[in-house]
Amino acid sequence: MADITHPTIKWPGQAMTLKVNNVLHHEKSKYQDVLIFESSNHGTVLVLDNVIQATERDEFSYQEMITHLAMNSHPNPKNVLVIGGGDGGVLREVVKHETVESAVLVDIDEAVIRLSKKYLPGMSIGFQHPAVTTLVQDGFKYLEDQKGQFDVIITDSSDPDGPAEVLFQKPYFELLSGALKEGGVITTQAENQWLHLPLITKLKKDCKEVFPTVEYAYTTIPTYPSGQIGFMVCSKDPKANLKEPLRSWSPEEEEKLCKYYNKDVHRAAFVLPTFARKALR
Ligand code: AAT
Repeated sequence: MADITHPTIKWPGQAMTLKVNNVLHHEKSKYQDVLIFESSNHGTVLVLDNVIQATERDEFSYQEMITHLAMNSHPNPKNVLVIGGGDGGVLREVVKHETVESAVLVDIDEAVIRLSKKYLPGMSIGFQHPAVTTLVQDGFKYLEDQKGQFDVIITDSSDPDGPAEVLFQKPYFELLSGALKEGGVITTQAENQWLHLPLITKLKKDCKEVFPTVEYAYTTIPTYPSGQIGFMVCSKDPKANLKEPLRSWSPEEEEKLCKYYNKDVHRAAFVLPTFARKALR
């Protein structure tokens, strides 16, 4: 058994192990340590700075939820921006919506994009859609030049102690709001309620100072720390009810298009256990 996490401030005293069958690639990119390995029972796995970002077995839970919670909370999402998400999985989900005319992805690290295209075809298929433009740039810097352009912005970022640190701070949410059109919606990767409640509380407070409507939702995912990960979902529309999808697929379409997300899961994702509901009130 290879321990591919290490004890950090993020989840001290606990670690998750996956059995490594074969290391496919390992390099130090300009921004982070990038490891791709074939596991014994989770398919190919992408690891950045010793943290699992995606496994072929369960990535759909995260990518579908971070995408469709926002996309189905917007009445007509045409122009979509993804910050991070260099494996292409969120793009794969975004282009499932027929309303989409353009999808721009901005990841800071070309290595993640290059290696995902080589080793993670089920995710990087998202890059092949004709509506997609891919840019290698810091998401924060990119947003400084965008004003009123996007209907939906999805921040699929790594944890806040590497290049993604700026993506968890209030100035970033101000830039997101500025880059959205009227009635625009965002989702961001917002960590785990068992491990990071103080961070999530601060995130929600910062978002509330920028967006009129803010909710925390979460999904289950076995290979992220403590088996869950959350999202901050925010709208510029003060009357938005993010907990009820504005648009939805038929049950048949849902089964064809998604493995995790459906209308009921959308609603359920916002129902929090008492300890988290209290902290995030
Ligand atoms: N869908 C895969 C899951 C990820 S990938 C996170 C991506 O964010 C990486 O490709 C990384 O290069 C990119 N990134 C980090 N910082 C920036 C930045 N400043 N600008 C643009 N892209 C950035 C996330 C999994 C979450 C795991 C939680 N433990």
